[in-house]
Amino acid sequence: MFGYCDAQWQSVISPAMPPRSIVDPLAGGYRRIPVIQIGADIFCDTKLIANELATAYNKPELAFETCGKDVAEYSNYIDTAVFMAAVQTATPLKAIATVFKLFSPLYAIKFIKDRTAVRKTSSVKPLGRKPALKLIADHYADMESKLAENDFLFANSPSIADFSAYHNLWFKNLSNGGKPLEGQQKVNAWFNRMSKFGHGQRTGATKKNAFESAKNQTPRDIPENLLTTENIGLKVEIKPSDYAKDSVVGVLVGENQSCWILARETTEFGTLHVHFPRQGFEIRLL
Ligand SMILES: N[C@@H](CCC(=O)N[C@@H](CS)C(=O)NCC(=O)O)C(=O)O
Repeated sequence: MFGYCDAQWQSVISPAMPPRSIVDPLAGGYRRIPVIQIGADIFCDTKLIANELATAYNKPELAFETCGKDVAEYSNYIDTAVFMAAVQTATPLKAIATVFKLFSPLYAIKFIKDRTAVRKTSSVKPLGRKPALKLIADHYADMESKLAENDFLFANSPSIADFSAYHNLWFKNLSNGGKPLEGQQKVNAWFNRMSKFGHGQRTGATKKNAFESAKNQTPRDIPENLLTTENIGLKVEIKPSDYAKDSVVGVLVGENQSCWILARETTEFGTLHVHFPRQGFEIRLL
C-alpha cells in the first residue's frame, strides 16, 4: 500500500515476538504487527493504517468506509478467514522446520512457546488442515475468475482487497520458495503486477527517531464527530477479540461507528493517542 501511494515513510523493524522494545512503550500493550506512528498518534491494525494512507494520499479505494461494500467485505473475509486458513496450511512439522530455519535454536523454541500461548487464548476455532487447504484452493479459484474480468480483483486498478489478498500469497511464497501457483496463471500475473508497486519512499529509522517523534509532538486534534458519545472520558481497556488479545488501557477520547481512540499518559512521551478499529476489537469499561 505504501508503494501504491508512493508514500514517504520510515521503517522500524521489530522482533518476531514480544518484548518489542520500540512498539510496546508506544502502543502500550497491543502486541500485533503492523502499527504505524505519526508523531504522538499510534494506529493499530492494517484497517486503520489503510485509512490513514487513503486520507493522506487521496486513495479512497484503500479505506473500508469508501472502498465500496463488496470490496470491504471481500477484504475482511481475506484478513480473517483466509489469513487464519493460510497459517494452518503448513504441516506442523514443516512449520517447525521453517521456524528453526529462520531463527537460532533458542529463539525458535521461545517463538514456538509464544505462539502456542497465543493459540491457547485465541477465540478462533481452528479449521483443521484439510478444510484450510480447501478454503485456500477455493479462494485462489475465485481470484482467478475475478481476474479474468479485470487486471485487479474489483477493477483495473487495485483496492484494499488486492492488498489483503497479496499478503497471504506473499506469505505462502516466503515459505515455499516463491513457486508460482499451478493452474492459476492470472493470479500469478496479478501477483507480479502487485509486487511492482514496491514499498514507496522507505528509509530506515531507529528507536531513538521513533521515541523523539512521539516526545516532541502532541496528538493531533480529534474531529468533533468523534467526541459526541457518553463514553468519552471513561477509563477503558481495548483488545483484539480474536487472538493475541493483549489489551491497552487508557481514557477514551474519541469514538464513532468504526474506531476508538485511547489517550495514554506516559512519563516518557507525555500524552499518546492509540487508535483502534472497532471491527475485530472489543472494549471494556474499567
Ligand atoms: N488484523 C491485524 C492482524 C495482524 C496480525 O495478526 N499480525 C501478526 C503478525 S503477521 C501478529 O502480530 N501476531 C502476533 C505477534 O506477532 O505478536 C492487522 O491486519 O493488522
